[in-house]
Amino acid sequence: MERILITGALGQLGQEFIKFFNKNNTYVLATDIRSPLKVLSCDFEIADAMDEKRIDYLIKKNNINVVYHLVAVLSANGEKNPFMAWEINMKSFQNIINLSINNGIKKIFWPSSIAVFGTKSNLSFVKQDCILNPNTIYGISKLAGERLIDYYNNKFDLDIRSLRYPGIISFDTKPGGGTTDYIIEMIQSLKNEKEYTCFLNKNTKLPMLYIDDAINGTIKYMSINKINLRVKDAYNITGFSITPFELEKKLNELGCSAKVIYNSDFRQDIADTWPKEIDDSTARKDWGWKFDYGIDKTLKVVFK
Ligand code: AKB
Repeated sequence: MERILITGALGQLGQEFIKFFNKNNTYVLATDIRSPLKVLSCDFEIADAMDEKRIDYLIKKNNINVVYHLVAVLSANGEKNPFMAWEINMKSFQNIINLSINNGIKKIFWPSSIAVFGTKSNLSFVKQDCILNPNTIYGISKLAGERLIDYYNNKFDLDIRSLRYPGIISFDTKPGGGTTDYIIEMIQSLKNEKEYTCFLNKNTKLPMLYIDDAINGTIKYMSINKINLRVKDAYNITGFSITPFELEKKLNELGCSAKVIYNSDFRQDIADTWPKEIDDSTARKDWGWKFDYGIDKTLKVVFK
C-alpha cells in the first residue's frame, strides 16, 4: 500500500493530487509552509521541505513510502529573487532525495517544466532530446533537477520520475508566480466581464494542459513498470498550444465582451525562450500518454 507524502501540497497541483488519492483511498500526508484555508481531505502538517529534521520526523511517523515533491518557486517569481529561488528549489529537492535514501523510500515524483528548453532548441516544436539551455533560474533549477534524477536513479537505485509540464490550467486551485498564469487570469477576468491586462504579447504561443489531464497523466506514468520507461529523467507532455489573442477570440465567441489590453512586461522575455509546441511522441509511445482536454473542452468546463 502506498503512503504518500506531498510537499508544497497547497499549490496548484498538490490539492488536485490530494483529491485524486482521496477518491482512491490512498493515504496522504500533505505538507506546506502555511495552513490550508479550508479543511483538506487528508492529514496535514505545517512543514518546510527545507527543514530536513522535520520532514524526516514526519516520514518516519507516518510510514511514508512515496513522495510527490511539489515545492517550487515558479518562473516569474524566480526572476525577482534568483538566489532565493535556487535555494528553495534545489535545497528542498536535495533534502527529499537524501531523506528518501535514508528512509528506504524508492519512489519519488518531481515535476519538471517546459522552462528547461531555451533558444538553442527549435522552439517551434521541441523534441524529447534536444539542447537544453534554460534562461531563467527556474528553468536552470529544473534542468539541474533532471540531471540529478538520472544521476541519483543510477547511483542509489531510486525510482525518481518527472514530467516536463507545460502551463497547467486549473480553476479550483490557482498557480502563482508563473509565466503561463495569464491563461487562467484572462479566462476568469473575461468570464466575470472584467477588463484584463495581459502581460504577454498577443501572439505569444505557449503549450498548455488542463489539470485533469495533468493529474491523470501523472498517475498513469507513475504506475508504469520502470522497464518500459526509456527516458530516465523527464518526459515531454502537452495538451494544446495557444496565443493570448486566439484565447481572446475563443472567449469572445463564448459571449465574453470585456476588453483585453496587451501590455507585456518582463514575463515576455521568459516566454520568448519557451517552446511554442511540444513533441510528446516519446511519452505516447513509452507509456501511453494522451490528453483529453483541448482548448474547447477546457473552456466548456468553465462555462458550463
Ligand atoms: C511557469 O509558468 O513558471 C510554470 C511552468 C510552465 O513551469 N507554469
